[in-house]
Amino acid sequence: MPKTKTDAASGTTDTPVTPATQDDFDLGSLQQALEGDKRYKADKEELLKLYEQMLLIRRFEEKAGQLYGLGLIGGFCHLYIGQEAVAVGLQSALDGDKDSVITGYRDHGHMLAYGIDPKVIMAELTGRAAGISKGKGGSMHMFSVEHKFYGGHGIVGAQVPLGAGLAFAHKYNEDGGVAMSYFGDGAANQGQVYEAFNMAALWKLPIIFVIENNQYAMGTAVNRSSAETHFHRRGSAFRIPGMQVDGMDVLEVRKAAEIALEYVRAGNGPVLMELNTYRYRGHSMSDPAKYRSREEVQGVRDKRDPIEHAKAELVELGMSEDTLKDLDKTVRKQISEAADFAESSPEPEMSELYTDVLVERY
Ligand SMILES: Cc1ncc(C[n+]2csc(CCOP(=O)(O)OP(=O)(O)O)c2C)c(N)n1
Ligand SMILES: [Mg+2]
Repeated sequence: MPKTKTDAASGTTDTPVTPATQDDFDLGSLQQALEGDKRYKADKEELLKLYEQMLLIRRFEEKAGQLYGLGLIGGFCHLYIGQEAVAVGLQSALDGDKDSVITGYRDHGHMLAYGIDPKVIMAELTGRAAGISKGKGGSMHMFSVEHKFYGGHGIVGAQVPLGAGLAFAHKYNEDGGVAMSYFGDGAANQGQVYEAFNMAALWKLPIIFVIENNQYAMGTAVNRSSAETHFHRRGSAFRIPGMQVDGMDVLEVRKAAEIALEYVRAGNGPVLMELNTYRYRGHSMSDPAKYRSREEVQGVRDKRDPIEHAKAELVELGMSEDTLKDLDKTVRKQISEAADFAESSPEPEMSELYTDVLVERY
């Protein structure tokens, strides 16, 4: 006979108590699947495409850093350099027609990985009317309903419950979509994150929570701020399976994304993925980064760089150095055209101050 819990108030004894040791749900099952077969088997052309997208983000961000230095970008600007394999690997597995993405303020890379034109992103950074948010959002507040990219959020952690809301809409509308909500290791310590985990698991919402563990929240290293630094375990209390992924290896990221998506699309509810990565630049453009040594950053660049890693693999697969050089030239040209476009586009009209203040319906 199963043990039962007695409700003291009503005297009913109908709730079975399952001892924790007899839990039939294996929270490590997705991780085990990944361990069994860690990397997506990309052919030469597929890997080249992923490499190109990562390179595009890297060159875009380097250019954004330059334009910021020239005073052409106002407000905050958080670069994604070092983390490229995360957005590229994950988003390459999404269905662009159905799935939605939401992230924080370090958002340019996610938009580029979604195939959004670098011109309109750069124009947004420089506050021009042609920008994706009409030049009124800037670096942290980019948005595109058309691409199902729901920001761009400056409030740390806000994208987690908002992401659960997107997932609720997918389920409610039965549109087959999955929401992907990215947030940082610092954001992962917020209360709202766990409220969202609970609801998402309770209602089996189609969402992948992605913790981009870049080892720092502004100037604070993870082990100075987090009691549990294995972030993939943080969903256990809500019965959300976790996965720990090398966020510097685009093929491992892609494989992990496929495993997670299969589970979520089958109606099982959320997955929590921790992507171990690293940001090379400061938290934002105004960060002198005194909390870590140059050697630490250089060490990661030398040993774990996601782009160099993919490049070496392409060469091993027989891709010619000339093809890679040509690709680099093409990407550089694309980025310099985006910068020229941004610099030469007009600013928004003054009347735009009064539009888009309140969105009543979209
Ligand atoms: C609610 C809230 N608290 C604090 C801040 C200030 N702030 C901006 S970024 C940040 C650190 C976040 O770090 P993490 O989540 O690891 O993301 P990362 O910047 O590393 O991508 C903080 C505390 C904020 N923007 N919003
Ligand atoms: Mg961080």
